[in-house]
Amino acid sequence: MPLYLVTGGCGFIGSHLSAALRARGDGVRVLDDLSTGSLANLAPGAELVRGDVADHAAVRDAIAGVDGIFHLAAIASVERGVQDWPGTHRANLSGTIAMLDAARLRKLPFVYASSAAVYGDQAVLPITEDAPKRPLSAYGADKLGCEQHALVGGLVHGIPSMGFRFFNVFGPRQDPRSPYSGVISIFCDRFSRGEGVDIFGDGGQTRDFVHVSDVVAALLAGMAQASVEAPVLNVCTGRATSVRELAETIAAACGVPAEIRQRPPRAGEIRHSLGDATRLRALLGPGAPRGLRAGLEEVVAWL
Ligand code: NAD
Ligand code: UD2
Repeated sequence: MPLYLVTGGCGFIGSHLSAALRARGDGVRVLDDLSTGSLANLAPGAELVRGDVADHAAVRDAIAGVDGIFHLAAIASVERGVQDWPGTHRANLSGTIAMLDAARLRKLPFVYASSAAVYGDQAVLPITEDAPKRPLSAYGADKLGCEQHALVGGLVHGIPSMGFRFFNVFGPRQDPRSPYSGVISIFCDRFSRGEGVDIFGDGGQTRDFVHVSDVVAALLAGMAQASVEAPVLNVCTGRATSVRELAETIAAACGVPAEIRQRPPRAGEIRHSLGDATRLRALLGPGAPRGLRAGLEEVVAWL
């Protein structure tokens, strides 16, 4: 059976990916520093190497005997990139280069998480993969750097790779207690406890919310399609929801009035983020990606 390294496997998306790999009988080794992830998320049967993806020695040990790398470890917050620019850069870009450098030795297929943050604000929606890249945050700039280094990795070192620009991912196991967590898990948590929510700005900003099961399906398909051309695909639904509409929908699902406090807008914030899912649909086939409402009930039930 193949053995895969999943960096960030104790986090939200990495834990779902690890569980899917184990479910089909693959071996999983997780490299994670547990900075935002937790041991409780480690998939049954997966091995944990506790370490930092920017530490070349830890990375070299972690890749021994693996057949491919899923690189998901990052400080996955736009807001934290504003507060700790060099620290997030080390994890998000230097960490990716350390992983690519390790993959280079055996030309290991390398599937990694980029982000819709590479696009910034766009005049034309939905956003196709070929749209100009205009990151508005350190986080987005580092993710774009990851894509460029993956391309160089293919050109110069023959590393086959595939990158995915995740839009706003949601689903069970996204920690609602962290202030940097995704808006859906925060709103579901607060409303299900009968508390109100904070909306940053006027709530008219929109996001394309994609369920974690579609993200996992894309990552798994990507491992078979990694190539030295270093393709990069959107992972999105092509449907936009405003943050205010989201709050009202979740409050209704929880059977509580939508108590909303308006707060100042966040720095580095994108106004409208909506992806074109044409290439994702071609990769995943009919049925994908799934809608927001069924997924919301699942998050509320998980809490
Ligand atoms: P998460 O915070 O739940 O998981 C990240 C994991 O990486 C955690 O387990 C954390 O402990 C680990 N980690 C962080 N820094 C590390 C380091 N230096 N060395 C080793 N491990 C480290 O976040 P997530 O939502 O699961 O995000 C996974 C990936 O997807 C990230 O690359 C993120 O940037 C990207 N992404 C996420 C979203 C989203 O909506 N959640 C959107 C776009 C891109
Ligand atoms: C998400 C990803 C990020 C990056 C980006 C790509 C998360 C946690 N982050 O950032 O990794 O890839 O997408 O564009 O998924 N909001 C509120 N109240 C709250 C929390 C959030 O109003 O309590 C708003 C927030 O201001 C933003 C929207 O909800 O307009 C989504 O916020 P988020 O933190 O879930 O995700 P985002 O889009 O900043």
